Amino acid sequence: MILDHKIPSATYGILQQNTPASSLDEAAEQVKNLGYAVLDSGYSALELENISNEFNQVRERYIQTNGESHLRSINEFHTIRALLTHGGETFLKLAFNPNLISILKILISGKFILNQQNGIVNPPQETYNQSAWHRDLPYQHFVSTKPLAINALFCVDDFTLENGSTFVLPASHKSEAYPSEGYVQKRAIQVEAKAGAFILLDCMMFHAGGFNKTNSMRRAVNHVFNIPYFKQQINIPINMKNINLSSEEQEILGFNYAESVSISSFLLKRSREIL
Ligand SMILES: O=C(O)CCC(=O)C(=O)O
Repeated sequence: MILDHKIPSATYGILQQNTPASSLDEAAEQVKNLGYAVLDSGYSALELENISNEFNQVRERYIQTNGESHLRSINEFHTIRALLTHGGETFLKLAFNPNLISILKILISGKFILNQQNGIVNPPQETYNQSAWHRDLPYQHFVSTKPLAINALFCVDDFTLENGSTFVLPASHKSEAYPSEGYVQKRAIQVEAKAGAFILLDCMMFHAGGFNKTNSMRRAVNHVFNIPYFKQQINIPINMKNINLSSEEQEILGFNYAESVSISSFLLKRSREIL
């Protein structure tokens, strides 16, 4: 008997089918179904080198400003908060990467804002603050028919099995509870990706950074984008330094969604919207 391992393509009884028209649509289909996908940023080798150098420079300044022992004492040593607010345009441009923005428009219905952009270091031979299973809307146990928040984890370095590429629990954004320990051990998979890729995660899918067995750090930049009803981790608009932004960029950075400080300022905003 000849065993045929070909995946069947014939169907019956199907009235509806997804019809992705591009590779972005295909990646979006995977994020919706499984909770994760890998997306190419389209950057050249030179652009990636610039991002890598800038990451190290900003990290050095960040540690000088905030103090290594202080950062270590609050479990923040392996994170650089609000990268795009540190001056320079490298990380601002990263947040507006055209492939990324296009897929976010497919994934999140209506408006979305950048909730946070952080540099993440997975240190060699050491656990770090992202190595425990979590959702990026932590402490939340609900399911949603559409993504409300997406994490775009930009790989500054190659993400490999050895250097602790991200573990995911596929489709766990579709269940309220965190699964049993046995399920986690059987079903978790590790996502490998090249430097320059974004690992896209539905923020409600459980994930964790893996253990980095190599002798080099593994660097990434995470971006959480969400519907404008969730507040930012750090207020981005008031921390942006004199940079020209288009009206779409301002909207994505949350300039239009600050809480009104009083009823009169709310009413003033309303009257401007109506004009
Ligand atoms: O570093 C990683 O692989 C995971 C990052 C992560 O968990 C996060 O950005 O929420």
